[in-house]
Amino acid sequence: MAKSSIPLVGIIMGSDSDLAVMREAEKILKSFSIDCEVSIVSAHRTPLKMVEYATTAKRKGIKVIIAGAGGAAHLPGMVASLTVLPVIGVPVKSSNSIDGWDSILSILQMPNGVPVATVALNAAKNAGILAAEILAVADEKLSKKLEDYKKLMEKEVIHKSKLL
Ligand code: RP5
Repeated sequence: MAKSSIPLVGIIMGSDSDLAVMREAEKILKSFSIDCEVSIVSAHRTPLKMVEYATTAKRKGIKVIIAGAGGAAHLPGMVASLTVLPVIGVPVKSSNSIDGWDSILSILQMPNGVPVATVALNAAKNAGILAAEILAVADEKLSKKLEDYKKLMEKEVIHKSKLL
């Protein structure tokens, strides 16, 4: 019988125009065999869907939410205001961004009490790694995979240096 898996990470974004950036989070999570679900949830265009998503995510079994948005990037902060799950924000340099700082500051400058763990501009891959690290706190097997990942990065840099 096929194994049905409950996604542990919810990846959401404000628009399909964020998808190319946000796919990097999905890719790296898949490489660690972490199940995730991907959806478009806009704070401005589908506010009721956003409330529904944020208020039901924990009950559905999601452990970490990765939220990407650009410009007036309210999605990560608004989702964080509606859930106690950790929210990782990905500022996207989007079609309506001035230079990307708008997206960064909209996500980063949260008020006390409502944190969003903000990664670098377009750094959805790092958001995926951070989500994996959060999950690995209670999962030794996953923690070992992350250690191997770091070792591999180290090896690659040493190899590249030798080629100079
Ligand atoms: C934000 O507006 C989205 O997250 C996206 O980055 C940006 C532009 O959206 P589109 O006009 O391309 O749909 O809410």
